[in-house]
Amino acid sequence: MPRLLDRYAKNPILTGRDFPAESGIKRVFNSGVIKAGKRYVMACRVEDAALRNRIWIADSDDGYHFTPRPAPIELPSGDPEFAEYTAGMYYDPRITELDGVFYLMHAAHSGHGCRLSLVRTLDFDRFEWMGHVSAPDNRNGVLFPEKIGGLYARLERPNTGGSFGDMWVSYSPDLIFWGKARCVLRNRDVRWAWTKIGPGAMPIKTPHGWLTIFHGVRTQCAQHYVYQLGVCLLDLADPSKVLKLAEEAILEPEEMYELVGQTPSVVFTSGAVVEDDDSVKVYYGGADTVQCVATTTIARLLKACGVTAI
Ligand code: M1P
Repeated sequence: MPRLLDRYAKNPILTGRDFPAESGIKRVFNSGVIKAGKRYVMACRVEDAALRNRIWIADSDDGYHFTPRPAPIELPSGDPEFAEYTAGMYYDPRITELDGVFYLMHAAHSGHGCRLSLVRTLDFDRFEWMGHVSAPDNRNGVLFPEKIGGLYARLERPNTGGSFGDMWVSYSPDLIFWGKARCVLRNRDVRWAWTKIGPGAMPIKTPHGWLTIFHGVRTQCAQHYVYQLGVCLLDLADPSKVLKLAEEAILEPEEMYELVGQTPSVVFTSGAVVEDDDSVKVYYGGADTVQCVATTTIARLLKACGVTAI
């Protein structure tokens, strides 16, 4: 398969050093990104030396050069439920716009395991925490950009399945209560990712189906995980149906900033931006340490899924 993603030559586009020194931020990775009008907004996953994870907004005019704001977003850490079920660990936000509202679905980790939690904003200045929106043990939630069959829909990754992680879809009338869950793709069906898989960027609507970039993990010797990216096409009306799955990974760790870092050999996406010319910027974390971007096109991704008549 020809190369599917072209890494930006100046990767990484953000590192911990781009944040105020007094913040103690060491790492930035797995950030969600959306284009709101002409500006790009990145919900950065930032981490300090105590492994506190927060979400910190950064802005850009071109999708490559991001400027972090002075401080991370404030979430209600004083709320007993928030405190008990997040324990200072909220991360891997995926941004979806629905009817003019931006939603950040993110992982919330605590001694109870990992859950999904939801934040909304109209302007990326003020944020409202909507509560936890899954039971443990669930991670990697991403909302579809429109309702399906009259219900909100999301892809998610409950830690179940052949090894411990398949990709599922579930539905909600109100974004809080979720059900009608169906398994979409099992890790055992992805030949390069037999350990676990999970949804990444918000699914991209095309006439051929929902183009869905996901991460897949395989376990090498000495329990060493390798995180790669893959792409599949899901049915528009029923995303539990996989129409096509690209046989090969579309991005695997090769560069030093992907191979070496806090967690070696990781590329992990939480966001992609589709431009007017159908080019796509895929944002991804390198080695759980730095933030990167690569580019491709809708046509190339569809071709990887076997769709050539576009
Ligand atoms: O360390 C690699 C990744 O590990 C987890 O991935 P998954 O959600 O597939 O279990 C997450 O903690 C992710 O943030 C991290 O990059």
